[in-house]
Amino acid sequence: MRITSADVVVTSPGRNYVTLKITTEDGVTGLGDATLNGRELAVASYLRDHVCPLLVGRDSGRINDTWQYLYRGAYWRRGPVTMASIAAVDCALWDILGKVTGQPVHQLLGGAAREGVLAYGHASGQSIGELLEDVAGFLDSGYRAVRVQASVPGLDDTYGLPRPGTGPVYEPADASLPAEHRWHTPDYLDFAPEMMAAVRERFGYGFHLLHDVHHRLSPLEAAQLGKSLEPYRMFWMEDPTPAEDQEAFRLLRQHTTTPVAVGEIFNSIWDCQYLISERLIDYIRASPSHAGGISHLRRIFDLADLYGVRTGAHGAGDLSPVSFAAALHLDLTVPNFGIQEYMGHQEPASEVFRTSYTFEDGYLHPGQAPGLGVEIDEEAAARYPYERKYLPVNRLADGSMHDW
Ligand code: GCO
Ligand code: MG
Repeated sequence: MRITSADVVVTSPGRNYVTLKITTEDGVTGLGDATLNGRELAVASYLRDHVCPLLVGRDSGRINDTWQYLYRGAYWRRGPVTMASIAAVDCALWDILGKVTGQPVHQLLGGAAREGVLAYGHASGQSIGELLEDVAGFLDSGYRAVRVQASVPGLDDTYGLPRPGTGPVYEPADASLPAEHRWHTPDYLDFAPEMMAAVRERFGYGFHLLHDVHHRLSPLEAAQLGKSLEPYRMFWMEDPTPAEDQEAFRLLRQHTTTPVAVGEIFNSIWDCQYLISERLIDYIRASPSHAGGISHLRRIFDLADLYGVRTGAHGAGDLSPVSFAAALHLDLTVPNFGIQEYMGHQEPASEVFRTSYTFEDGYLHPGQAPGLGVEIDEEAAARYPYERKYLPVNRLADGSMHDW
């Protein structure tokens, strides 16, 4: 079926989302998520100005050719803006194929390889006491895996926590200019094992425990953290050190058996190749919206499978329900599935995006609706116009910029 139009919807129901909607000559529509937190309008423009005109007239069923056309044909390859745009097109075309054939996308990918998708929730607190209450809530609501983050004593603000007074809003991207946080690694390295000890002491070892370091440590500091967390049998420590210098992960690996998860900011299979093929990580966190869509992420997951690396797709609230659904369809089918991040979406996102995925007993399921199973209400979207929003940045005590 020929594509007759491709439109970009930018909306901010709680956070900014960029959604591509492709329509075919028969009036079938497909959705793709092109959100790049804090840089949303760059992708919207890339799509509107440079990609949408290329889509009109193309056969919506030629998903592979369209991917290659946009990737090889651009001359400028890779990068978050390009790959988020290609991802949105790819997901929208899978959505259309599902609707045209009456099949959920996971069926088109070969069908389910498991009954459900193991999810981890995000527990947090301004103190260890508050964190423990939050963990209790997650375990009571059926979660079998929980990521824990708590305010580090000595630092005025710790990422990954709801700010006091903002309610249950995780990592709010709420400032028209980025807030500046202070970071001090020694305080964090002292505190992290204490936090894990408190969690294991109260709740035991019958659930998976995860933690996100958010690229804050040097490779040697990351190794120290990994060693100090070994007694608490972590499911993973995420992004312990920035992944530009991938060889540095070898040092980390030589010192600790705490599993490592990396890849939420990766855009392509090439970003993942070294860490995977050298077995320097245990989980690959790439997502369908930032790493080239369902088609490309499937290749990344297959590469990972060759080396015993399992999947752990990024599922933060700044990825829209469209890409979250895309991840669930893929998660259900791949042999090396590990876990899926599940942060949920802030209200009023559910007014804008109607979803068919479900959560029960710690497992997610994408549902059986044809395609991805997500629809957008454009009138509702128009009620929540784009607002410039940034995540905070970090500085050390002397004012130096530090990694996110
Ligand atoms: C996660 C991520 C998020 C990111 C966010 C940035 O593990 O969920 O680290 O918390 O900070 O997706 O846009
Ligand atoms: Mg993360």
